[in-house]
Amino acid sequence: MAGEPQPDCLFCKIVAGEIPATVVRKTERTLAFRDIAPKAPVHVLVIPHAHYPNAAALAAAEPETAGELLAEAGAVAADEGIEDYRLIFNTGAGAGQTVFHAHVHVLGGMSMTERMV
Ligand code: DGP
Repeated sequence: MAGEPQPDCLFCKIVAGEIPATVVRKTERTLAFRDIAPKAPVHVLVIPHAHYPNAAALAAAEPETAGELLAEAGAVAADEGIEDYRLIFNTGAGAGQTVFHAHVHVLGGMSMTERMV
C-alpha cells in the first residue's frame, strides 16, 4: 500500500530506529536528521515517516505531510540559527537521487550562492 514502510529502504530503517541517525527534530509525520556526508556546515535531511519514492509523489498522496516537510525544513534552519539556506529535492538517479524515500536537503551555514549538492 502507498506510504507503507519498504523493507529495503534505508530511510524507512532510520524512521524505525533500526539504523542510527543524529535526529534534530521529530514530529508525528516527519523526521529531521543530519546527513552522513555533509556538504555544508548545516546539512540536515527532512523526511516523511511514510515511504514515497520522491517529494512529488509524497505531495500527490499526502499534501499535508509535504507541507509539514517544508515547515520542518524552515524550523531546522531556525533551530540552527541560519536565515539563508538552500532546500534541494533530488528526483531521479539522473538528478543525483541516491535514496528513493522522499527527502529534502536543508543546506546552509556558508555562502550558498554557487554550491550545489
Ligand atoms: P540524495 O542524493 O538526494 O538521494 O540524498 C541522500 C542523502 O542521504 C545523501 O546526501 C547522503 C545521505 N545518507 C545516505 N545514507 C545515510 C545514512 O545512513 N545516514 C544518514 N544520516 N544519511 C545518509
